[in-house]
Formats: sequence, C-alpha cells, structure tokens
Amino acid sequence: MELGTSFTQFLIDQQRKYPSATGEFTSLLSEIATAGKVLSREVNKAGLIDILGYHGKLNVHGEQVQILDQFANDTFIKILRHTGHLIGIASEEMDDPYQIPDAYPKGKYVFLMDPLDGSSNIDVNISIGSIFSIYHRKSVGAHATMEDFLQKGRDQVCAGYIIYGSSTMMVYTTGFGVHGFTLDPSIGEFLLSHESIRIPSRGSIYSINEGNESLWGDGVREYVRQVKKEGKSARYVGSLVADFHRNLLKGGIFLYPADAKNKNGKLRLLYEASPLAFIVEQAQGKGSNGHQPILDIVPEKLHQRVPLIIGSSEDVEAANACIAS
Ligand code: P6P
Repeated sequence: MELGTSFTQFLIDQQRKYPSATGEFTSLLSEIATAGKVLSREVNKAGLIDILGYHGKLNVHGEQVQILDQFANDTFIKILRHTGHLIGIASEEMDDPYQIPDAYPKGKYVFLMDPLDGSSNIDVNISIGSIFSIYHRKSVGAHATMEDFLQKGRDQVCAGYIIYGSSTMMVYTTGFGVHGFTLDPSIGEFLLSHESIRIPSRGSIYSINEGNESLWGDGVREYVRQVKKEGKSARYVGSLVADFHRNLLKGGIFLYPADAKNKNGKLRLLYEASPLAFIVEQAQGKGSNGHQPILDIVPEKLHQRVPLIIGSSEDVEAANACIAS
C-alpha cells in the first residue's frame, strides 16, 4: 500500500486481503494505537509536568515504579477493557493478571504487555517503548486462567511495540509480515511508513551491556571478541525497544545473555522476548535464548526471565554457535 496510508485503512485492507484476519483485530489494534497516542503525548511532555520521579511503589521485580509506568499500565487497561475482545490482561507492572470486569463485554483474547519498557530512561529523554503480545484464550470459563497466559510464543496471534522516540512509531505483526507506522501528531494518525519490514540477514551492529563482561560465560565472551575483530559497531541504548528497533531496520544483534548474576538473563519471556521474537521471525530474523528459538519456549511463570539473543539471522546463528561450544 502507498506510504502515508492511515493505520485504520491499512488494517481494513489487511482484513480484506486475509479472510482469516477477523475484524476483531482491526478494532483491538486500533485501540492499542489509541493508547499509544495517549502515551506519546504524556511521554513527550514528561519533562514539563510533575509525573516524573518515583511512585513510591515497587513492581513484582522489586524495581521502583515510575509514575509514567503506572500511568501507561492504567491507560492500556482503561482503553482495552472497552473493546469486548479481551478476557484478561497481564503486565510487567501487575503481580497477577487483570480480569476484565463483568461490567464490560468479554472476548476471546488475552493481552500481555510491558506498558513502558526502559522507563528508567524517561528522566534523561532517551527513547522508551510499550511492548505487547496477544493470544487466543485457551480456557472457556467466565474468567481468564493462567493457562491462557502461559502460552509459547509460537502461538501468538499478534505482537507489536510502540517506540516513543524522535517520532512515535508503532510496529506490529499478525503473522502476515511486519509493518511500521509513524504518528503524525498534527492529525493524530499513525501513517504507514515501513511496509513489510525485513531485517538484513547480517548486520554491522552489536548491542550488549559490556559492563557485565566479567559476568559472561566463555561463549558470550568469545562471540563479542569475534564481532569486535569483525569490526561491528557497538550500539547500546539500554532501552530494549530502542535497541531492537534500530537493529530491525538496519540489521544487527542484541544480546542480554544469562550471566553469573542472572542465570536466566534479565528480560522477561512473555511480554518482552516473545513478542519481539515473533516480530523478528516475521522479518526473517531470529530470536533465541542461546540454545533454542524463543518462540518454542513453554512458559512456566508469568514473569519469568529468559536470556535473549535477537536480530539478524546469521548473527544470531553465530552467537548461538559460540554459546553452544
Ligand atoms: P541493563 C530497561 O530497564 C531494560 O528492561 C531494557 O529495556 C533494557 O534492554 C535493559 O533493561 C537494560 O539493562 O542491565 O543493561 O541496564
């Protein structure tokens, strides 16, 4: 479709092109975009109004919850519970899933999110993002069950992220390619800017926190030695969505491996690694925990962490070979 097509128009066209794509996605994705517009507004004025600083609460991981984290979490919930397509919502910011109240119509999908990833970067004006993942529910009762959320990434029906950077972009897949839309604030619309994104099979960028070098296993240390010898450039923002998005468009590899301190790495499987792995595989890239595709991992806990090696297929394969050796 021509660049500049609105997100809504694109969704309608997709629905027409792929009969299996139900209208439910069109309205659900439209509402996710609405939440993205609201958060874009708040994130872009965070420096101006007193919503920075700590909320005083700790999330399930013992991390200080910034006011904007909580605002993002609540914004997604308030907007999405009206759609009638969800039975439950899980979030990095909530110990347990949110059950769609009886006052609202319920649907057959569950929504999982990191509502504002990289939020420690809010105060220093570095790009941050929302990451989301959608599955068909598996249970049949009046409420969502843990079984609905603990599904392997291969079974996702939709995944995406919104990056709040120099511009606000929404990137998503429903299994029919990866498409990017850029928010035009003057009309409040996401417009098609990157159709059918493909990540180069090999990139010239590697992203890893080299401050953890002393904690790495020998395989990771050897891989980083190799990429330095190869002359790859080091690019590490410390905001997953920003690092992932740059590598998706330009090619490259992001690694947050297991280390001596974090035996399962730092990033979360269900609402960080899995959605990004679905997107990258749809863009012809790879996402792995060093030993198997992220999308094949069967979750055991809602907030479980996983080592993440993700990006250009040849780079991920080379990293896996070092880690396996
Ligand atoms: P480190 C941000 O806190 C985050 O969850 C991701 O966005 C980012 O990739 C990672 O942590 C950075 O972690 O340990 O390198 O600061």
